[in-house]
Amino acid sequence: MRQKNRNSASFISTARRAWPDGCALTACCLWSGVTEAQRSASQSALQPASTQAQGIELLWWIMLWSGVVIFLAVMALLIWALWSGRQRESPLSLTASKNLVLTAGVAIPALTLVILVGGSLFLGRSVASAPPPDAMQVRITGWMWWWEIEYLDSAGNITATTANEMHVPVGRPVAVELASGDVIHSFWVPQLQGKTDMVPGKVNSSWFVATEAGEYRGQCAEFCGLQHALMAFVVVARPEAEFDAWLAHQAEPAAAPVTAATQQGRDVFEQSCGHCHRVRGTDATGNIGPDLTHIASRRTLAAATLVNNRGHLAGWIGDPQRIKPGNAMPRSLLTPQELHNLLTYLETLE
Ligand code: HEC
Ligand SMILES: [Cu+2]
Repeated sequence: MRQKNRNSASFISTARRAWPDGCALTACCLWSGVTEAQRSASQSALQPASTQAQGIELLWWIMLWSGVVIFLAVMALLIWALWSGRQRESPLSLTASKNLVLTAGVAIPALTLVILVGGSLFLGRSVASAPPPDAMQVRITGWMWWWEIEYLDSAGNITATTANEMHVPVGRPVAVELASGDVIHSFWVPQLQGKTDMVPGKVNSSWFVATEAGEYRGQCAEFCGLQHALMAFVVVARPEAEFDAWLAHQAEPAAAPVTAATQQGRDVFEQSCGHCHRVRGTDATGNIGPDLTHIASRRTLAAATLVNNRGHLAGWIGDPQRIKPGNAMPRSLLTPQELHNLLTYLETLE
């Protein structure tokens, strides 16, 4: 027993001594965990870039300032009550106190609630209204833990499929159809629109009009398992002409390999990766993971977890379970030469 006590005491003192290091380590991990990819685009509802998000921001400020005013008023009354409680005579007559309770305790709170609830219901209706008929259609499916993004033409046919990066034209309404392939996820791009759940077996919808060109970070907003926190994406808003050129390019099949190395890279891809990933124009037609037809044109890898460059791509292919433990991509056993050719091939898929 004594031995045990001594052990636990020494454990506590070690823990105490290690505490500053532990803190520094945690802070360091948190900091490096916030990778460049995660920092590059902003994710604040207070920097709105769409008509819908502007409404949400306005309501946010109205609620904040109402809260501040009410808090200060209540504190002032409290101080006054404490102070006047010390006086011998009550500073208010009985009718005056009754009136105070009725106005400040019943009428004003009721009115404030009606205004705030009314305001949020009104805003909720306007941001969740049906999209205008000329809106561009995009279908997004949530998977553990990435986003499949399909662009639809006016007839509802898929024109291009991509993942984890959504492009939209500035000034044109975009209607998003939201579905899930497995568990409940939630689509949230704070600078463009509020949250909408993605529920298996159901199709929800949302829409917005981006008012400014820029890059906006989105994040899954419904806990969906181990890597929920690393289920992010980027929305790129740009002028309509640039967007149209981007979409036309994404709709094309992959560039055919021209050198011996890229040809071998494509063979490796078809053999080792093709049953899960699709690269349009090749024998790789899998649909378990993201479409990689234009992977080299994307800013990030693995749902905005890593910046897309050769080193990160090699690290991801070499050990995806280390970067996102539990995700559905296994580690591939490739020779250094195979990996080299594969990377060279993937880099041509612009
Ligand atoms: C068993 C299926 C499977 C196999 C095999 C597989 N992957 Fe994946 N891959 C996935 C899944 C699922 C994801 C999404 C992971 C996530 O972000 O949660 C993914 C993600 C990726 C991404 C990131 C895509 C993006 O848009 O962010 C790349 C690149 C990739 N895989 C390349 C490869 C290559 C190259 C191979 C072959 C060496 C391969 N994968 C083999 C399932 C697979
Ligand atoms: Cu999710």
